[in-house]
Amino acid sequence: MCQPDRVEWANGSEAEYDRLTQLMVDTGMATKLNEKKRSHSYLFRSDPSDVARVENRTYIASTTQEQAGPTNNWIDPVELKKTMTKLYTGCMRGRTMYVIPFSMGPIGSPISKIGIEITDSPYVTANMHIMTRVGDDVLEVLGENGEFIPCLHSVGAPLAEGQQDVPWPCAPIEEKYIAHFPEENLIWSYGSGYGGNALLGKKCLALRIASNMARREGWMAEHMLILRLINPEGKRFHIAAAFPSACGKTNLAMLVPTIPGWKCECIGDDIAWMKIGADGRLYAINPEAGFFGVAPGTSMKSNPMAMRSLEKNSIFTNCALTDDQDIWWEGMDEPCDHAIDWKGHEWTAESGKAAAHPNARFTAPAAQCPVICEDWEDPAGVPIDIFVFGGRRTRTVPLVTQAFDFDHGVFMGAMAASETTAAALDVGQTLRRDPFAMLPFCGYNMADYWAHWFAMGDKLKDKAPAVFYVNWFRTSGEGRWLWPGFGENSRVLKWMCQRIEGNVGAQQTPIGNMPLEADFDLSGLDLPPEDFAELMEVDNEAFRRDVEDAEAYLAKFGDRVPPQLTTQLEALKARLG
Ligand code: SAT
Ligand code: MN
Repeated sequence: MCQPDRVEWANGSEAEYDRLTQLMVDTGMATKLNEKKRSHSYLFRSDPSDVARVENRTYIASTTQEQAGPTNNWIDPVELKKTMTKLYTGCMRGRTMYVIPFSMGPIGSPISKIGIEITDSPYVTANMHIMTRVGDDVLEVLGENGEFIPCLHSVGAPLAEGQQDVPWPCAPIEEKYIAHFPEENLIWSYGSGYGGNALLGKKCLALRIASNMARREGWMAEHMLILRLINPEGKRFHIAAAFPSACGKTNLAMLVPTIPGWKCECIGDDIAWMKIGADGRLYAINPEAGFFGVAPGTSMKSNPMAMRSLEKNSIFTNCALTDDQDIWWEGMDEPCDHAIDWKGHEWTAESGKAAAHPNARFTAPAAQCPVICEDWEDPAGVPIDIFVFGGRRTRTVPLVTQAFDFDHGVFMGAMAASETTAAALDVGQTLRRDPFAMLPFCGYNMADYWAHWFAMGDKLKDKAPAVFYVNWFRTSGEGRWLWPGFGENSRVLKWMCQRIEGNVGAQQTPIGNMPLEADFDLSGLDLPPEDFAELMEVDNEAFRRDVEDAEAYLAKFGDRVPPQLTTQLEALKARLG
């Protein structure tokens, strides 16, 4: 159907990676960075039209629209396959087809899943080397008739005989389709070469398709970082936290605690697959092998562990190129006067324009993170003690709240809202409900997904993780950040750990349990008491308005809304008075 000129099987070797990157340097798609500054690393500039996920072109093509639900785009699968087959026919002419066998999760682990991505993008192939486990051993595990998830991808830009290629081939927006066929565990992506649109192991497989599998099979596929926090006594706590794209998951996953004696280790920064273990607790693995992190804002100050993860063997996309052939972006430690910007144009600091795209990314091997947890590849996973939900809210939502119980926590996650970011191209700058940070990634009806969360709680019973809601982004009336964030977030995590240990009390508010000031570790932090009070303030009137908005939102899901959710909403209403 795709009619490539050549077919190559990817084996995941370094020799293959070097050959592909050299090929891309030769064709002008990639720039090799200064070997002395950033060894074995490359910069790519995408087409300016292809810089982020495209939610309006992302489809859940289940048999019925009801199964996809009101938060997903839906096209009848038969019709969509017809449309896409037409686009795919001859789409790889003049190009090489790469066949990439990959494992999400450690190869051979019972929790892992195998995918095969077929793509005509050498950029995608190189990124898959870092983000997943690629290789012949995957095919060995697969054997003659093992189960795998077929992932078809094309940039959608066939080359006519003798036609010169462009540095970043892709199709126009109206021809882009990021399609999922959940009943068949099938992914078809056409027209984009960027991030989650093209690296199909990530959002497409590990979240949209996996969320369907997880529901069918009784486990969870979540948009969550995983970290291990170790207190001064050496006790370990495992935290899984869900925030929307570009809201600081990578920063929190690699946090360097500012409070003495506490240590944090990273297990994953984006996705968690969780199953109930033999002891009845919930165990999580990171299905990925790398970080596809937002570059702008990442610095030695905000996230030193990420900066050190990307010192070598990394891919950079839509970052600026410095005069000494290194990368740069807004918010990096040292200022930059002159560079080539993400569009390939001369740039100076005086231009007033951003040198890197706001959704510029680094792709770095997780194993290079200095605080990667020694158990990050343990096929059994780590037992989760705490769930954290949150979003980006400049107003209303306090720094931290604890759910009264698991069902209340599910309600908090389901009602989460966040101000939108540059991670998606087409969503505008607004506040939107983003349940469990899964709005763009839940591969079936969101109301059924909420029901699945409640069902998991019923199975976990008293072994269910404690649930907290956080907001690092609250501002004062004048628009100043009230909370310093980053490493200081360890103070909030400490309170959570002390809560589940039963070491500290809490103050009950209508929206949940909140810290008593005396129990919250602010030592060594120059935070005026007024700011702390403002951070923790609960404005009942604002939450009453939020309840009204929640009711309107839930109406979209009709009678599929789980009764537990309605019960929680009514209880909140009663508490607010
Ligand atoms: O482009 S990705 O979907 O991989 C990144 C993100 O939006 O979280
Ligand atoms: Mn993400």
